[in-house]
Amino acid sequence: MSFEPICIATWRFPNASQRAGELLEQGASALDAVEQGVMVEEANVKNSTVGKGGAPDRDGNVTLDACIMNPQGDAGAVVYLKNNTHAVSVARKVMEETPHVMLAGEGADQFAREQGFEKEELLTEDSKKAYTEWLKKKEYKPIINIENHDTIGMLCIDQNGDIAGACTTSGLSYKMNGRVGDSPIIGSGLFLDNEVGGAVATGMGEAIMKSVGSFLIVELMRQGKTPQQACEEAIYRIIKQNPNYKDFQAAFIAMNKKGEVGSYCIQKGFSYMKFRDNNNENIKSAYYLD
Ligand code: SD4
Repeated sequence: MSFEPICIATWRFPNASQRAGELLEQGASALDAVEQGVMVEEANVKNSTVGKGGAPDRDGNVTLDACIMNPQGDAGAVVYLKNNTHAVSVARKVMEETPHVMLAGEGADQFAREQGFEKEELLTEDSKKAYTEWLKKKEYKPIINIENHDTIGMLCIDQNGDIAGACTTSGLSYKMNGRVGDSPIIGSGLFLDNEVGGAVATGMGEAIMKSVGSFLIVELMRQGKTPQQACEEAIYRIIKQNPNYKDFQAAFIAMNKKGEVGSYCIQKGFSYMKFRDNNNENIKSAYYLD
């Protein structure tokens, strides 16, 4: 019997989970569904933390980080990609067309051109205006939750019961030039194993990278924890490692191969999308800090 497909994604991105969910219902592979799903937010210029319209670094460069994994455990990633909206698609090409997992900066750019992605300007009038405003004070403070607009991480299980995942972001607004976060790092922003399930992260990349949280969650699920218990354990690790944990957000969502879902974060305000059986819902996550 075929599996009832399911899509989950970080934050309130109903159009992205709807797109991926509908593709899954039509029989698309989990890999195609996650790519097409997150592309919806990459193209959304109102989203200031993903793709085109993403906030620049403090020197005015918009640089994107993204990764993707297929059910075979293959992975592709790009970091510091400057001139293409669909970083996830360039990451997929890295996975499928090169012997490597990750390409950075100029090399990623050159590869994108070779693969036929046309050069694009990612800084929009709105993001330029916000940046010019930011330059007046140049205050670098992580914003705990950017309501409804944030990094998108997505996991899909298709009708064959196979899982794929993707994660794409412009990173922290007004980060240092050259900074790369957790989102494109396999094991941190995303990890999956087709025998077990998967996890994706959002929030303060530096804390997520130090915990290798998505890998940790998949391994905990392998040992028998539910997705919920595994997400909680990963957040506890982050809290233990970071005395300043009250000053930032970190969140994980996870799904096992049965389609059971979990989510946990530090601060109130994080939610995620779940599409199953033509029902596209936004679910508030449990959190640590009251
Ligand atoms: C990063 N994790 O670059 C990303 C940012 C993010 O919610 O997820 N914001 O650190």
